[in-house]
Amino acid sequence: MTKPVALITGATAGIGKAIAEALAPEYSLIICGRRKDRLDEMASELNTETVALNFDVRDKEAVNQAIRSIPESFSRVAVLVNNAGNAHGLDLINEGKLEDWDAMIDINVKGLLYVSREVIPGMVSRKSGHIVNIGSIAGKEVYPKGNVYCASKYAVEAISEGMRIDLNPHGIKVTQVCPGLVNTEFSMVRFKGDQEMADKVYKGMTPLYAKDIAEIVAFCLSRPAHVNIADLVVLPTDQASSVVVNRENN
Ligand code: NDP
Ligand code: 8X3
Repeated sequence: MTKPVALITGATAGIGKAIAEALAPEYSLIICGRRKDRLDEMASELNTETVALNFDVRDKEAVNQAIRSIPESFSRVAVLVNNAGNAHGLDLINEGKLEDWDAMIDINVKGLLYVSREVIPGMVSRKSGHIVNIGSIAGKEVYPKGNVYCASKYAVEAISEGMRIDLNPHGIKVTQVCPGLVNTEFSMVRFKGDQEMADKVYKGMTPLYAKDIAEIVAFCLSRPAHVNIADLVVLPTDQASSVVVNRENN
């Protein structure tokens, strides 16, 4: 193995897939997600040595087994990108669905922790590594009906800070990248396949695209050893905050 190894969760779509494509020239990849067909297709198309791990981040046994199944030649994970996650629903706090709340806490928070817990000890023993957590503007400011999704992303912010503090003695970098509106499958998942509702999110404005975030992650990873980009917010030019979006320019 000549290239360092990067493990990316949620690599089957959107931001994670774009990160895999952006990192392929410099890294061997471990790509993760639930949709096996997509992982297999990507593994054959990414122009680098690739291992596909098919598991649900909610299932701690599956996470444990998947990470332990990594072949020896890929086992020294240099970069962990905790990207898997979604919003489920957009409801007032008094009307929210418990299954949506469970999904967001279980995937965005507990899933990130399960994967991290498996990968970080190796980084600690090697005294090197870089963890990139995909947070959100939703982890910086709460917006109407964002309640539990925002809470899950506030948790990513707290966990990122906690990781940075606890891993500081071990020379491990921790970066949080917090995007605003990015046009991916995110809104289709949030609105449970309602294309009209999903399209409305980006109507009349130019959103970010997955590639924009991937380029930023690649930039963060490419800084010299003594430089850590700790926390980075990136918004579309048409977006000033979670709720202030200029939809008059397009
Ligand atoms: P997508 O819906 O396009 O991609 C989500 C990815 O997460 C997929 O690869 C999906 O893979 C994976 N995933 C979802 N649930 C699970 C699960 N239970 N187990 C394993 N993998 C899972 O959304 P984005 O690319 O936009 O989202 C990626 C990250 O970016 C998320 O953390 C999101 O919160 C964050 N983000 C997104 C923004 C946006 O506007 N789009 C803005 C700010 C942050 P599969 O279904 O195959 O398992
Ligand atoms: C995704 C961005 O504003 O839809 O995290 O919550 S937002």
